[in-house]
Parts: sequence; structure tokens; C-alpha cells
Amino acid sequence: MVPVTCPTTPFDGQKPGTSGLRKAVKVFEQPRYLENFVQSIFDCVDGLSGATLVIGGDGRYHNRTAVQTILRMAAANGVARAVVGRGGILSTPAASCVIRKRGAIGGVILSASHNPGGPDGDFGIKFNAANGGPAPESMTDAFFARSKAITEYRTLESPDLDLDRLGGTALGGMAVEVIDPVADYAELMESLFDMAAIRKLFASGFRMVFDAMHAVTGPYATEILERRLGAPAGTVINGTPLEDFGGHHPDPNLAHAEELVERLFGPDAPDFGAASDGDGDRNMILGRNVFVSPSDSLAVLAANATHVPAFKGGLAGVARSMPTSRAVDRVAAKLGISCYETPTGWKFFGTLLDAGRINLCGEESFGTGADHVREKDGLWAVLMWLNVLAARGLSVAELMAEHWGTYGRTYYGRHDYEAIPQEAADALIAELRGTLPGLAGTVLGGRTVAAADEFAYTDPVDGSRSERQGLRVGFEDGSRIVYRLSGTGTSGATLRVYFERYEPVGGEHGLDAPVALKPLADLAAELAGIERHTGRTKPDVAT
Ligand code: VG1
Ligand code: CO
Repeated sequence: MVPVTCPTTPFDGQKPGTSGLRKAVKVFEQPRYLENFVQSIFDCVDGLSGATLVIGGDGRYHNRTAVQTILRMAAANGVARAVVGRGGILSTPAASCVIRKRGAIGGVILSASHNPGGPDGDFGIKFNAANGGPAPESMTDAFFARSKAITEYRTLESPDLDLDRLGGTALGGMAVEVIDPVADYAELMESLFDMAAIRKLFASGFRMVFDAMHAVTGPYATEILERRLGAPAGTVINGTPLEDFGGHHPDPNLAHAEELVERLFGPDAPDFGAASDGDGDRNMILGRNVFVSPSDSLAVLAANATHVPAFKGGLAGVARSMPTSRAVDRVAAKLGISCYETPTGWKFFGTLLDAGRINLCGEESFGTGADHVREKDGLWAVLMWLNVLAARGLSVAELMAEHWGTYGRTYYGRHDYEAIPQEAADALIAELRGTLPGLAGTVLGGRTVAAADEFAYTDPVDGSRSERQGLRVGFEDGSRIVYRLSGTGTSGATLRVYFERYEPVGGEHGLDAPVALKPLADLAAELAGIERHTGRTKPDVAT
């Protein structure tokens, strides 16, 4: 087993986005591409030599090859111990859990999350730090800077390890431990929830469908829901992880989780439905004939948190990403706790969670989580919902009606325009940025603009500053439009447009969200000149 130092030259564009470096598989398959980025990470992580490193991914195509490469490089870079999920599998929240539990220096997680997989799909790599959370911008900026200057990487000449057998082995001077990817995570979940109450709910005939979308949560959901909580076999559908997710987008939303949506809105629908994404950090929540928007889900969980053992003493505070609706703000106000507004991306919640300022947070993009790990956590959100439903004895529809009756209803929607030319997207944003300062006080589509600005964020814990985090237009009636460009897409640019409309207590709560939001959506398209800049007359995905 010979350590070797290989000369290399930089690749362009190894800049981590909202959640790591995400590119087409074909890009990652180029010789030295993955190696360059991994060495750039290793060069920037203080204390790597002699430390424990967690490695795992969502099982998509190229996962196993990449894990072998990273193991060799970790050994050659002096890592003392590598902890790997069996088969190279670890969901993102499980990786966060394992990093924290094992006192690791961090973890390398291989995933392009909700992006499609397979030889023609996408691949991704992200680094999570010792707190279990996504590397903060200070680190990802350092990785990128290093990737532009890299001249060599270190690896071993060694055969592949057997990743399918649990237990310890050695690679050069590094100990390798292959662990059950589910065990630590399942144990953590059992410590947070009233498992007996959820078990009783299932025993009483409560029916649920969990769609794992052929992605990483299949084994986790089967173990926890069917084995530990007694949900009937077949509760988990599409539960076998596939390298190409069966050819689908493993993205739990109304557009991509069709089968589940049909079940919940069809005849003889079950009581509860949920889905998770490629790497297991997202969740979609459905009841019989009802879809719960992620922004509402966060608000409902905040309002009902004390019914769950982990939060029986109450919440310290909550946070949401800027484009997430302000439904949770209303709950926080009533509870008398702080509510923080952060830029998009889970990395911005880390300091708040570490400082104990918040213990529940979420994003409109089907991400919800808490202080048990430092990632959003799909299955955790599902268990939290089950616990709340069991404790309250209400259906999803009844719980939503109660919530809206207390706090008012915030209709929410998002339109994505995918793969538009980067220059067109940049021009649209630049023009809109120029328009914003003059908007306050004007009337658009019958609504008076209260404020219009570009969101920038100063982290209240470490003082770090993040500029240009989205354009927002707020109206006096409480409605809002937000625009931003995606940081996870892999071809061209993706424009995201977010809308919300507030209906106070006693207002119109029974509309379909797309109907309720149509005037705002039309206004948003016109205000930004979406058709003029992109030629698009409708979004690719509306959620
Ligand atoms: C999207 C979502 C964001 C989420 C990110 C990673 O980013 O909008 O809320 O944190 O994906 O999610 P963007 O920059 O494309 O809008 V995941 O499940 O890919 O880790
Ligand atoms: Co994800």
C-alpha cells in the first residue's frame, strides 16, 4: 500500500453552491475531478490528520466509486479513522448524526439530493463540519480558492475495500469501520419521540404511505416505521434505493411524487402520506385530500412542539429561510419566542442551533429540522408529524383547519424556470435589482408595495455577512413575492419565484393555493419581465 502524490492542475468552476459541489456525473467522471475537490477540502480542514472522518452518500450512480477514492485519499492524508455506511450509504441527516455521535472532524457526503441520478444524471459532494452541519461559507469559499490553486493530491495505491461487510479493517495507516447506516439514526429518533403513542396510532388502524422514491430513506423508513413502530408491511413504497432512482427525480413535491399524491387524493385514501428526497433530508407531508405546504408544516410543528417529548419544555426559538412563508413568524409571536430569517441553505441555521438560540427551523423547499442533528431531516419531520397527530387525536385536515383558524392562513407557492441561459437570468435579476428602490408606495396589480429590497444577512452569532440573497417585494396586505437564482442546478440557471398571500383569521381559507395565488404569480412574471428575458410563458415546475 504505497502512498502516492499525483500532480494535477485545477478545474474551473469547483465552487460549492447552496449545498456542496453539484455537477453532471459526466463531469465528475473526468480523471482527477473528484480528487482535486476532495484534496481541496482536506487541505482546508484543520486537524484532519489523526481525526475521524465520516463518509457516505445517497447511493446514486458513482457513489461507490467515489467512496473508494475518498477512502484512499483520506488514508493518504493522515485520517486516523474512517467511518463508512455499509454499501457507501448514509442519508444526509444520518451522516450528521454519526459525525456528532462519533466526535468526527466532519464528513464527506456524496449526493446531488433531489437532482436525478444515473450515468446521465447528477452527482454531488459536500463537506459537513464537526458540529454535523454543512460547511459554512467561510469553509466553502476556502475549498473553492484551494481548488483554483491545487497542484497535487495524495492517494494510496490499493485495491477496493469491501464496503458491504460490517466491521473494522485497515487501509494503510487508517482504520476503517463499516457501520450499519440506519442503527445510530434510528436510536436517535427513538430518543426524541413518543414511540409508544405512535405505535398505538398504527395499532388503531391509522394508515400511512411513505414514498422513499427509490432513494436513500427506504431502509431507514422500513426499519423505523414498519419494524419499530408496527406500521403494516407495504407502508413504505419505492423503498429499494436504486442508482438512478428508477429514472425519476427523487424530489418530494406535488410534481414529482405523483404516485403518492394520487393515493392521498384518490378513493380509499390513507390517513397520512409522506415522501423524502434523494439524500433523505427533505419531506413532503400530505393528509387525506390535503397537502401541507412546507412553510405551514413548520408553523404547525412549532405550534404543537410541546406535544413531543424532545420539546416538552418549549422551544427556545425558531428560524426559517427568507423565501419561506411567514406562517411560523405568527406562531413565534404568539409563543413569545425569537424567529430568525436566514438566507436559503441549511448552513445558515448552524450557528443559531449551536448557540441554542433556536431548536426548530425550516425551508419552503420541503426541508424541516431541529437541533438533534445539524441538517434538515426528512424522516424526523415525518415522525414529528406522527407524534403530533397521535397526541392531538386529529386528522391532518382538522389540524390544518385549527391552525388557520388560530393564526390565519398563508397561501404559498413557488415557480421554477429551469435551465435558462445564465446571461438571460443575470440580466433579469440585474434589471429587477435596479427597479426595486423605486417600488415602495407604488400600486402593482391593485396592491400597494410596502417595501422592496435585496436580502442580505448578518449572522447574529458570528457576525459573518452574506450579500445578494434574493430580491423581495412585500405588499401592505401581507402578501409577498421573492425572486432568486438557484444554487443547486447543474445546467444553465434556474430562476425561483416565490409567492405568499396572507388571509387573516376569519378570511378566505378554503381556496386552492394556485387559485389564491394566481394574481400574484401573474404580477410576479410581469414585474420581472420573465417572458421578455427568457421566452418562457410558464414555469417548468409549480409547487
Ligand atoms: C435548494 C433549496 C434550498 C435547499 C437546497 C438544498 O437550493 O431551494 O432551500 O437548502 O436546495 O437542498 P437552491 O439554491 O437550488 O434554491 V437539498 O435536499 O438539495 O440538500
Ligand atoms: Co436533499
